[in-house]
Amino acid sequence: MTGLVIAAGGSVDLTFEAVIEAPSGAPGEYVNVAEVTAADTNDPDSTPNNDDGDQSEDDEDNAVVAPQVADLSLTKAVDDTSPNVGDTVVFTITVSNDGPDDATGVAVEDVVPAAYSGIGSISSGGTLAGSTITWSGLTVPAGGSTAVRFEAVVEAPPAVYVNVAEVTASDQHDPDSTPGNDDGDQSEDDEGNAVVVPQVADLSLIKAVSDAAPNVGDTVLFTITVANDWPG
Ligand SMILES: [Ca+2]
Ligand SMILES: [Ca+2]
Ligand SMILES: [Ca+2]
Ligand SMILES: [Ca+2]
Repeated sequence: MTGLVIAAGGSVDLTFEAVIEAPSGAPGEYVNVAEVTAADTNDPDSTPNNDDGDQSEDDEDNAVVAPQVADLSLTKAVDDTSPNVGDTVVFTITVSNDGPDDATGVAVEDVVPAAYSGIGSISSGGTLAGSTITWSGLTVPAGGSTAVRFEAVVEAPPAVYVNVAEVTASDQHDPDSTPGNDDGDQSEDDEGNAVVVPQVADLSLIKAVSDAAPNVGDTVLFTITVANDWPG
């Protein structure tokens, strides 16, 4: 800004807006300095455009912001990891916040694979669209956690039973993970999965008789053997 006229005893306010970017960790990255760089009139106690970084003169100053930070992490659990096909299982997704600030505007997304049907009993105002459940507007207090859950019915194999959930939004910066960026391996702490392995039993039956050619009046013994070739 140039050409300003400031009356004796008066002042001028200059304003502008800026959007806060994510921190890089560089020292003082949010310190925003301004100084008087020129004046036609002599200033008795300061010199324009000579700030050496400490804003030690009265024609220099700074303002600092400290963006809010909330380190979110997510875990996912299922109440029965070895259900029978057709059973209803309950998935619980817990979002924890290591702070230091409360997390607001937190959203969680769970894409339920075709191995599950009958999605229901969705908690906390979550909504189902297709096979995707979305929770939004959640608050996770610093040092605390917030859990959401839903039910689903286990379908018969073959199927992919891995069920992934991730944090997709937060108002606060997360220092070690990024919402909505899971590339499939749940490598960040704001992503997680739960897996069930349905019980399978491969049954076979053999029936035998002790004497295949008895005489009338003889007593024979029938034996029925049921075998299971699978661990379930
Ligand atoms: Ca001055
Ligand atoms: Ca100065
Ligand atoms: Ca995190
Ligand atoms: Ca992530």
